[in-house]
Amino acid sequence: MHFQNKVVYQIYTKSFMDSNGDGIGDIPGVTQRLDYLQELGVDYLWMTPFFKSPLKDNGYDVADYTAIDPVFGTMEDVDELIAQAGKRGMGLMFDMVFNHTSTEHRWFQRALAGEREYQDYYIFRDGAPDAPPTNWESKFGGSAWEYVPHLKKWYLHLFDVSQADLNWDNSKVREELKNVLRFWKRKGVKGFRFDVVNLISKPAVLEDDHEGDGRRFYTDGPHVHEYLHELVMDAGIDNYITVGEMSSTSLDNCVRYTNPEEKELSMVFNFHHLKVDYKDGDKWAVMPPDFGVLKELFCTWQEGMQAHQGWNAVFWCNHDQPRAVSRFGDDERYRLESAKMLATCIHLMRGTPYIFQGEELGMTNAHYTAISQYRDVESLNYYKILLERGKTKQEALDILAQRSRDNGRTPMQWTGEANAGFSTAVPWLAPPENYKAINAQSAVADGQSVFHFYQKLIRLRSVTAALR
Ligand code: TEU
Ligand code: CA
Repeated sequence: MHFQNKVVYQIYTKSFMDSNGDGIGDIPGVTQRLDYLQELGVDYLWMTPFFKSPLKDNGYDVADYTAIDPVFGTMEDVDELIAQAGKRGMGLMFDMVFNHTSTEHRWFQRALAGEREYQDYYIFRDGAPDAPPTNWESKFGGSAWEYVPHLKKWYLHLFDVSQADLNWDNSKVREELKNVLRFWKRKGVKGFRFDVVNLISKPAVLEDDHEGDGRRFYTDGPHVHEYLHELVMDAGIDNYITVGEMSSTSLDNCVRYTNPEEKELSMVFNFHHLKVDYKDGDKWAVMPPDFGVLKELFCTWQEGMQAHQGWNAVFWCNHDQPRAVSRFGDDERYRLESAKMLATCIHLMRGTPYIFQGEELGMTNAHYTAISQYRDVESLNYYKILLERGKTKQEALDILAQRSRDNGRTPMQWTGEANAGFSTAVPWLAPPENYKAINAQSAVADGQSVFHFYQKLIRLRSVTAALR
């Protein structure tokens, strides 16, 4: 298969490179840094969303799937990026957030204006203002339902209140989303990442969850395989590189998502190995990683996927996770050793390795000490929730320092100069102090750096069949 010897590099657009001095990373900034990525040797670039958005969840709240948010650039900038990456042998993968839209999307606005046709694009339920349709919880904290008084209806949002879940049982919704894929195919995009795509199919009848937060009803839901297959075949992307983000999924479902005969996706992300430091499965209850469980999980997934012709995306880091070197290693005295060990572990497994920007430099957690330094909606929500649950401010900050998604979102550390060489302005999120020592400029110049180690691993995979 065409993706088994490839390596994907993830770009968190908002934090990669700022080209126009507003402190926010943008598309021309990525184009400026393509030579660096070519030198690293990666094959595909997964760009996190830069579509029109109110940016309540940094672009995972899309208001228009085929328009570019002005903060990130223009359509011409996207065309230029695709062309310039292509010249350097790299393909672009765009991030399709199809489980929900922003409440600013015109479909939702028309639903709010009372149009029944568009209300059926979402999951609205009649009800009294004090009685949400179910007791399900949002993954960002609080109820998963929001009441709209003038409609006397509730709508479902598994994430932020500004991210309304789409109704995939409506064939018009599925057609709209296929058109989005066709649009980006025509632009020359070579692959797609699908955000929380195993949550798209909700049961016909929604009921209270007396055992959990509701996820058991909609995770790998009733029609998910059927809808994915239809989307991929009708949009004609069965020969593209595709990766689905699978939240709380199972091995059996992941085999089915990725076995080539099913014609669903090329590969999947699962997160079980990134919960081995969650106490009782709770992200906000910290404990040291259980390395025994980590090894068992890797074995189970490696062997289980291989036995049934499934294919994994293998990774430690993304924009939702703390930095692996801080989390599973020692980010001071043994930073280099830790970063290289973690790289070896991922890159010598069966699957397609994903590198998250800065991982190839051994970038660390942010080490913030004040709530004012955080930006992520989930972190800010949970800070309040932790205080409500009786934690002291210091305890809550200590938890955020380990668990916040902002740890992975600090600006790419390009140089030891002001603002880490990311921007001429103060960045939207502060880089950790250590950028003076940990940065791309010094890593490229040093043959023993983490950067050169990643470069070797990438080359090794492309020429060594046994590694794949
Ligand atoms: O994330 C899905 C997801 O469930 C998480 O990884 C989430 O951050 C975690 O469960 C919270 O504890 C995807 C995107 O990667 C993330 O950035 C978006 O915020 C989310 O979907 C909603 O689109
Ligand atoms: Ca900018």
